[in-house]
Amino acid sequence: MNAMEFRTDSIDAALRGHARRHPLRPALIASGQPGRPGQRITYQQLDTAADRLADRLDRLGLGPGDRIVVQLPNSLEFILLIVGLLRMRAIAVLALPGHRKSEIDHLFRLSGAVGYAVSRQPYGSDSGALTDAVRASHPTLRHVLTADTDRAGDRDLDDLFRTLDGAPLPGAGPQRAGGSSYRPSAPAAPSDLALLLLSGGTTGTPKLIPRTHGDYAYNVLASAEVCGLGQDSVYLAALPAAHNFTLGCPGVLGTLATGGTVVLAADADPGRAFRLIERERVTTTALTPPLLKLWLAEAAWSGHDLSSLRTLQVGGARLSRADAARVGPELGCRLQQVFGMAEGLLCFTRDDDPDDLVLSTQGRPLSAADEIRVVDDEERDLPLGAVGQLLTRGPYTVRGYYGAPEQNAGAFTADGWFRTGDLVRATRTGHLVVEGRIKDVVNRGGEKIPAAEVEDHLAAHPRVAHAALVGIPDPLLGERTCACVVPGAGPDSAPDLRPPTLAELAGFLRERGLAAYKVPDRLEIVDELPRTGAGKVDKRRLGAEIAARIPAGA
Ligand code: J2J
Repeated sequence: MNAMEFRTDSIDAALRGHARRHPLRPALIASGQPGRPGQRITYQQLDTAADRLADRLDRLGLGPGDRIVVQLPNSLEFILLIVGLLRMRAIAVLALPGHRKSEIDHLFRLSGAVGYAVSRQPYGSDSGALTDAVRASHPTLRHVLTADTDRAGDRDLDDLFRTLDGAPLPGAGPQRAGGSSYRPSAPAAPSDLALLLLSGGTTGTPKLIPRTHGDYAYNVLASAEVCGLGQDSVYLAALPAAHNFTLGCPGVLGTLATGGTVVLAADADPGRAFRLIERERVTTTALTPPLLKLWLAEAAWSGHDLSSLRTLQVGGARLSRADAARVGPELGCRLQQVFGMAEGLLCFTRDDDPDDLVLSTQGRPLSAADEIRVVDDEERDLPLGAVGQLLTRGPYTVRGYYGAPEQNAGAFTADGWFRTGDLVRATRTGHLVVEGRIKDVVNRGGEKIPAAEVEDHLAAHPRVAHAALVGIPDPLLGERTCACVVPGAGPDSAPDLRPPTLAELAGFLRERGLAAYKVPDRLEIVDELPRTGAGKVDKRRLGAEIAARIPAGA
């Protein structure tokens, strides 16, 4: 296939084609949430269920262009909803399961979403309170779609989801007179918006990334080709399927678009994942570096049969050469390093790359049409092999964030290059090695924490005068977060001026609805924050000072 063929295809058209050609092949296998049995559906059932879902959403008044914040765990409901929304040209705004009120509010503010699909699972008994709070602050929200609630007003999707909870598929539930086949008013055009993904952040608060039907289809289908996916592939989604890596690189959508089978794990727990790999004969899966370490530890003694596994993708954060070298001998499969970003550009090591490149680089760009520049501080091109900021442009890389003209002027050059904020070095073979970053983000084992977002919350504490968040090296996660705080009277000056403790700050941030993974791991009380000539906090110096303070192994 060439690039033009990818561009003219759509994910949904590919999926419908498979439903027609091999209706009874397995499309999705959900391992089951605790207390719920696993579920399997065929391509035909997936197609019919997505039609029915689109039909019901249409009758609720949702239509093309409407934004819906989707925050569901790895489950059939989640994948069906994504397929249904793509089909009806509505736009999923993807939240991660770990997000809380603060992040969900931000997604609503940025997207003006009219719907919120949420399961009770991540919130426990608080889910009702959360949806009430979201409703109260976002009048655009008209539909709360929940998989497992009995709250009045929140039941819109309940009956649909219940039909998947054991009742036979397809055909369950009320049907529209004249048949259940949903007919979109027009198929999606390649330039139509398909998904809004949350950026890991380059500067300031995170932005939304507008991915179109055309660019995401290219992303998904070209990745599937590089990974050799086809009808015999069985892809295990162990990371959250809401992450771009797991959703479309090639992930869940790449597997469905090429006729393979997706197995959905509730989480990346190695014991559970190994049972699924053995039972479902999984061929391909994706992990972050810290999870790979856990899998390697488990494989050393678990005795599960992992012989079906052909490709293990590892990405999201830098993988050490030592861990990379253990994948082949200890898991019995081929490692594929992936350096990707929700803004677009994807780099993969290839099956036929020499071992040395697979172990020591983060891959080369997916497409021959991807453009790469490595530049110095003045954005002058550097010679091959020098370390500099990576700028990129390409067929599936966005040219701007969603509704953010001011931020776009900083994140993109005038001629459309995306400033990734990553420091890389290119090899003669065209592979990239990630050497660091200049963006103000902590990469905590693949989870991106925009420093400014956490600093804004910390600065609201009554006993914090100034706060800065930096990453500190960590043997498991690569980096952890450290809050550096100058104590003093904060915004609502308080008489009690004891320096805050980590437990107090953690409680405060959780109360403000910040996701748990963004709550700092460590606190350092400092007299002042080092500043650059321009008066900004000098993060490089602060990080080095803090790292020097921390005793080895602490
Ligand atoms: C070092 N840093 C990496 C790697 C991403 C596939 C894989 C990952 C993501 C992702 C993704 C890295 N080594 N192998 O969307 O489709 C850091 C870089 C990058 C940022 C993007 C995919 N792989 N990174 O992680 O949008 O700093 O996407 O710019 O979450 O993660 O983060 P995100």
